[in-house]
Amino acid sequence: MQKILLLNGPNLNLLGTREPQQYGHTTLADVEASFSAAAARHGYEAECFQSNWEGALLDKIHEYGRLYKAGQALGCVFNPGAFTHTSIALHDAIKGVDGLPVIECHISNVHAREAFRHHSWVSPAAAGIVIGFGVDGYLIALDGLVRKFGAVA
Ligand code: CA2
Repeated sequence: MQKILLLNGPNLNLLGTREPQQYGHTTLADVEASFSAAAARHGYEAECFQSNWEGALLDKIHEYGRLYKAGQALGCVFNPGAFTHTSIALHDAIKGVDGLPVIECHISNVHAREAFRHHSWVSPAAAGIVIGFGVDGYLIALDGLVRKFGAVA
């Protein structure tokens, strides 16, 4: 069974515990459970990984680049958190693994927020982008990944 990576960046472990007006009441554990169930319905095994460390996110992208090349992974849904707006390293990692489809996902509509959230270093390397649908965006991104890159039944 091919794998799909759900990757979350800094502070997303706090989901559902603070700033509910911005990010809702759903916890990261809830998101990961519904993502894994939806991936299984599509016939994929989800791996969920969150880190507050940029290097750990880079290592996970590299690992999935290798799995993708071996035909063992379909792609990745990635909310890079605030690293979205700062990390050329994440941009380079996604470009560097050459082919792994990464769907960038943001819970909030970053374009309706502060100007410093309007630019993403990840977007030019992403295969698709889902923004502003709350935590449902993770499932929308999963559907998009499977529809665009999954095997045709
Ligand atoms: O809207 C998104 O998904 C963001 O990626 C979330 C990031 C933010 O820096 C981006 O601009 C947009 C922040 C994640 C912090 O998550 C928290 C969740 C609950 C409580 C506090 C922080």
